[in-house]
Amino acid sequence: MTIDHGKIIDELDVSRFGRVFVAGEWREAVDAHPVVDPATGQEIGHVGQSSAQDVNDAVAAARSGFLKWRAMSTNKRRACVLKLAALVQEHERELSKLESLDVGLPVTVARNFGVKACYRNLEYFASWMDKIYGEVVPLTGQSEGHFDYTRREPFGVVAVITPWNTPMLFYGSKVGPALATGNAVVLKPSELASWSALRFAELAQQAGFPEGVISVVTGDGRVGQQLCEHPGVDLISFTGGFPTAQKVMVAASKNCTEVALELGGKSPNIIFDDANLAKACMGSALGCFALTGQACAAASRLFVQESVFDEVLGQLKSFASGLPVGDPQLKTNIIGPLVAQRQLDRVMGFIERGKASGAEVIAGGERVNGELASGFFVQPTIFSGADRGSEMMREEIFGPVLNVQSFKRVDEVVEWANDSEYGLAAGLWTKDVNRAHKVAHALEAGVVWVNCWGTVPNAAPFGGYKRSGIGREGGRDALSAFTQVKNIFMDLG
Ligand code: TXE
Repeated sequence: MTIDHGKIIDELDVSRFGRVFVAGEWREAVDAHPVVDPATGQEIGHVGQSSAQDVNDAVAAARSGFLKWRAMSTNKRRACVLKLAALVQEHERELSKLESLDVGLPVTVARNFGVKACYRNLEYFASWMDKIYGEVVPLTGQSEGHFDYTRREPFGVVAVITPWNTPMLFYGSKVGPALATGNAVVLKPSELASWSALRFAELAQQAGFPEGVISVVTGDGRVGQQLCEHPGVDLISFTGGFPTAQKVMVAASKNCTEVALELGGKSPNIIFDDANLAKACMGSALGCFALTGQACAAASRLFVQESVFDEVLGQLKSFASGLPVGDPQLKTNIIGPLVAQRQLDRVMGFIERGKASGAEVIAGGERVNGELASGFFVQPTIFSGADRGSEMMREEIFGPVLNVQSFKRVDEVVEWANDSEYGLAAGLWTKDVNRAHKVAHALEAGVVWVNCWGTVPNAAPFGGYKRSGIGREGGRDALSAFTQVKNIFMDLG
């Protein structure tokens, strides 16, 4: 049956999302981009392009919102953040459907990786709000009568620029700590994924934040660029691709604005011959194919020890071929469409060039046809034997494409795993605890998973080495990322 989202579109009332939320009020945007349902290829609504004036007004409102927010008691501020978390939870089903419709994430994935992660992060960071404090600095060698202490203070106005792969997650993991540490936020969602940001803003308004503490300016990269160059922005928290991050850094250099970057990866995953192979195969396949491969920490390079290579390849093949691909609004589907035509073209380009290079297709390798032909669906694809220097092994594909290679020795696989410009995540599967620690320490990645893939507890730091970013999100590290340290030295004499 071909996919028909007409009823869901009416139910979610998406026609109101051509607006932006600035200075506590809803404005019609000056221009609009069409929103295309990735599952059907049909235009289903619009997202607004904010004007330069909208951005200036949002930043100015955030400045005055920040002063009001800072003046409130911690208890009152925490109540607002917790109220927002409760409202997101209350609207969990609706938000999951909305996200699924807009970006094509299977609804269960949108719920678990997006909406739940959002309110749980908001709750987690709310619980830190009365536990952020500085230190008394020991004054070794200083004469009596002096006192030195530090304070952790908010930056002020934070521009939060987000991508399209798991938008709701970022409203918890970025907006959450920004607010909890006392900042005001101007949120710029991806032009491919703005509807949930606007719904989030509606809920924030209901939660009772002072005017200007949260604004949402939608639109394409020009809006992000203006925010990054804006003298009124004190911190840029960006998640996206490396080429855009370079532009963000150049723009931020205009005012020496602090940047925190969470970028992509080409994450290595290693299966040793003593691993629980059934668990390793399932975890490795889902580590790559979850979110239809559109995950910064996708396990896209798999290295398998030679003696179990054929068995692993066989298990991966049958697992990948059996993954349910289809309508993302159905709870039973695990693989949805890619977010947009441009992403489909990009991923199919990698697949076609991979085939032409002589790499062997083990599973998939085609766009999904038949009833799903008008959507942006790609079969979960496995390649074996790609050249380690080829683009498939080096570039972030951001689609359901897994590359498998065999290895013999620990030292060679560690070298190959680290042979990447990226360093976001890595994983290994073994029953040998000594080897697990040794290899985990040797891998150049901000996150290493052992006998699992993808779990990021709220309290754990998350971020990358090398081209995968600057700074850490999550846990206590996020509190540092969203605050600056002030030192106060006093002469008590
Ligand atoms: O991301 P962009 P795109 C990678 C992934 C993907 C590729 C391209 O490989 O295939 O990037 O995706 C805003 N100044 N990741 O083009 O451009 C933009 O509007 C300031 C990995 O969609 O990085 C959006 O809000 N902002 C990644 C945000 O930047 C600008 C997730 C991200 O978009 C801007 C997404 C500018 N000059 C893509 N230009 C991950 N880390 O998970 C655009 N933007």
